Amino acid sequence: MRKEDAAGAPKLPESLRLDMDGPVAILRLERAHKRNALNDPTVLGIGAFFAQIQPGVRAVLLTGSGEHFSAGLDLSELQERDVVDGVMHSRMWHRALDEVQFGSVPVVAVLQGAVVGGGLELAAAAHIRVAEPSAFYALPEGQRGIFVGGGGSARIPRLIGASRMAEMMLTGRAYSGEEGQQIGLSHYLVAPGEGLRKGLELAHKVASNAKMTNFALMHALPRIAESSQDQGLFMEALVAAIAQSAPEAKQRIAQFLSKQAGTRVQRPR
Ligand code: 1HE
Repeated sequence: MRKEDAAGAPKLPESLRLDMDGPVAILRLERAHKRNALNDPTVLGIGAFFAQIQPGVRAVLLTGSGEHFSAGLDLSELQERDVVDGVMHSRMWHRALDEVQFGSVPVVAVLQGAVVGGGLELAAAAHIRVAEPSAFYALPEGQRGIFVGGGGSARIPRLIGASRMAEMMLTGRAYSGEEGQQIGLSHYLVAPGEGLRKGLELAHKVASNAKMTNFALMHALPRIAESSQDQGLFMEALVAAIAQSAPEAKQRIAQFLSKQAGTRVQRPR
């Protein structure tokens, strides 16, 4: 489905393409000629899309066209800004990427080629990252004389630690796809050309979860993980009780107890 077919969906800029695969919305950065550099209309479009997820969409797959996921902030748009305008521009990114991370459905990002600067900030807002071996990660802001402004200093240390992020920015280090997998930038490293297939498989799995489970994992877990143990455990008990009392949970547990096929935990292959 092209973006104009998606009834009720926000109008997307030319740099974003929307396709549907059942309950999975596939949102693609469509600026390969500029290595999917993120200009203001693209960032605003991402924010609007995630703020208005359409009924029936249960997961989003986020990907980039061409050989690179994203080269980050569109540097040609980096104008002279006074301090207040600079803060507001960064806050615009924050709002958009918060919609990705704290929206209504889980997001699977498929990564290839450059995942750099704001591109890595965007990838870090997704819930699951699938990388191809061509992926490489860098924060060239350090070398450009600027700082991350798209939420990277809050999200990336939570993936790889503040020390690794500081070292990346101080030295301009790039991590390969293989290294990114080892340090926790990606959850899956797949064979070349397999990213979309794996990403879609995962997105469909996530889309079939109980709505409450996805909600709890997106909205309760990050808060619990940042809380003191005492407050976190109290929140956990509340969320667990709410989740268990939902009819969908009762039905899923009954399916296991009645030995319905496909309900047993699978050993890793
Ligand atoms: C761009 C951008 C961009 C490419 N803004 N136009 N990000 C960076 O510092 C990364 C800058 N980009 C690169 O280092 C390279 O482009 C890549 C390693 C990603 C890809 O290299 P390559 O050889 O495949 O492509 P290219 O020839 O460098 O670029 C192709 C075109 O894309 C070219 O434009 P053309 O009109 O000359 O064809 C490039 O200028 C254009 N292009 N990347 C604008 N980023 C919220 S704060 C976040 C802060 C940041 O993200 S800072 C990090 C920015």
